[in-house]
Amino acid sequence: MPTITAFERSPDGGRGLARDTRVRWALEETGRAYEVRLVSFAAMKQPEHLALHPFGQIPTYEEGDVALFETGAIVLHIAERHAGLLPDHPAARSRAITWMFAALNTVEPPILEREQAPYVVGDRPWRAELLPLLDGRVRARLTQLSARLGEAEWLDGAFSAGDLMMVSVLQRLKSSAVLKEFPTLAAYVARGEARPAYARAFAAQWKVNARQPSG
Ligand code: GTB
Repeated sequence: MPTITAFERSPDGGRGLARDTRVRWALEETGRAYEVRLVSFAAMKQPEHLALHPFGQIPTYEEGDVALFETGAIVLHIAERHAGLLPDHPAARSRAITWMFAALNTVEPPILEREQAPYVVGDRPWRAELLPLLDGRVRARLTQLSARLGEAEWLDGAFSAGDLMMVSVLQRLKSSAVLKEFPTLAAYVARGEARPAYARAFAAQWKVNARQPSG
């Protein structure tokens, strides 16, 4: 049985945005049982964890003599070995993998750049100019993605690891107004979240991370 690592307590308070959720989702889609080792921020920077993850992050994935980091590599590893996330036909399989890379390399970077910009620029004078520019870069990508998705249910035929990764990336926008400007993408995210495997993955991380009500 594989063991993954996840935050001892995710800063998102159980919204499922930490990247272990993607891995949990992939494992659930393929019907695989798994164990979770919870790690604190401090433990992530200790030699034991750094031997598994050179950048001191979660998630990692261990199974037998395989030890992996990076969600793209982990989800691909799972998808290639277990039915449910990649089509059998070689060309369709390669296209699904292409969508995984597109999610991680083309769609996620402008989203993360926009999310992190306020913390990076602080109150420097160019903040008011930079943030709308970064919003524009996110909108440009969403416009292209939305045009490609059109009215289709998933990006290329049946649900695949490409959709799992793209939905996971777009979820990062749920607290921003921009996703609502793209109703087809908002509906696409909702379709991903409606999958029973996603619900199980979300519930598992919620059990660990849910914020206790205060007071
Ligand atoms: N490229 C790597 C991958 O895809 O696996 C990125 C891994 C990564 O960013 N891991 C983060 C981490 O370990 C957790 S998921 N950070 C700790 C550190 O770097 O010290 C990123 C994340 C964190 C918090 C929220 N949140 O609170 O909403 C969302 C996503």
